[in-house]
Amino acid sequence: AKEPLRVLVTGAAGQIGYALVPMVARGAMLGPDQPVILHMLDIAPAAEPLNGVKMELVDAAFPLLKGVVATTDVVEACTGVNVAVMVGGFPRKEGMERKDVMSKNVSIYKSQASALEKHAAPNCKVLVVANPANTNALILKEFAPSIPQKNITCLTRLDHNRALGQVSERLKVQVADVNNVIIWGNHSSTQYPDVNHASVKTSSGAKPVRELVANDEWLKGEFITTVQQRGAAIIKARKFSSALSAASSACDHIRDWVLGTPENGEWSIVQGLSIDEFSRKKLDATAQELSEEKSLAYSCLQ
Ligand code: NAX
Repeated sequence: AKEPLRVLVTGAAGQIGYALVPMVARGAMLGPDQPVILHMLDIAPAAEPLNGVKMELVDAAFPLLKGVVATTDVVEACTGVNVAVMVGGFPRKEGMERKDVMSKNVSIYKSQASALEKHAAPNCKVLVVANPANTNALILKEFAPSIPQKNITCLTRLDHNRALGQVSERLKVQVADVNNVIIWGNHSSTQYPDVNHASVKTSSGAKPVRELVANDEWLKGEFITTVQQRGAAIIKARKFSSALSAASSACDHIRDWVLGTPENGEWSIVQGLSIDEFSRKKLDATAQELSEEKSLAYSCLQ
């Protein structure tokens, strides 16, 4: 039998945490034959609900779940973890300045980075979900220099899955038959969902998405804005932000990374893609936003 792997979920008493921990315990993240020990971290005011989540995990009697650590102590939470899913963060509240929210998250990610650096298992793989996800991951990387840079990532897979969902609904094809959709840039409304290189598997071979949709206006307009603004649409409909889709996408992200997608294993940056003028503008806009976020984050460190 395999040795259990330790999976940290921060912010585990929150909505994504509540959706995510049972998925991990059922093997959706690391595979159906991989035992896991869950480490759940939250802050002191959430200690009681966190313990409630632990009780439910025990009650669900997951065969793969070999242990649960529920704690408000960051060192205890980070000790020996093989995978760290960072969902905890400071939310933007009404009337708060961007800089104030950034400053709170910079200090959270700085201290949690140090705890991971010192106490996580060697080669720990990190996925940052909490927003601003890209910038929180950057801060984590800065303050955990001994964790390989390649191991520090943030969640774009939800945006990717949203794009697959839109293409599949539009073309009435299986989501699993849609390949090579790209999300460029920030996890925000400037992200650029790009189907220029995407294809659909059909009985007569792979066909370009652009050709099958045959409606450039939709692809350059509604498709992009729907994916960009899907988070807001979910909040409007549900009165809460996306949780089950975020949790499921976090599992997809780690699973494909650790177990390999059907075609490859370790991640690498695809080279040599042609970028047209329309795409270039979208890429530049989201890159600009990321660089502004980076400056804001660094100004919070001073
Ligand atoms: P919730 O507010 O339900 O849960 C957040 C939890 O984090 C709370 O239990 C809170 O007590 C805890 N927390 C706060 N500070 C902490 C700290 N220093 N250490 C440990 N835990 C801490 O939010 P939820 O809906 O679960 O969303 C969590 C985060 O995911 C948010 O930042 C949200 O913006 C982000 N999202 C990111 C997505 C992505 O695709 N990258 C999509 C979904 C989601 O919106």
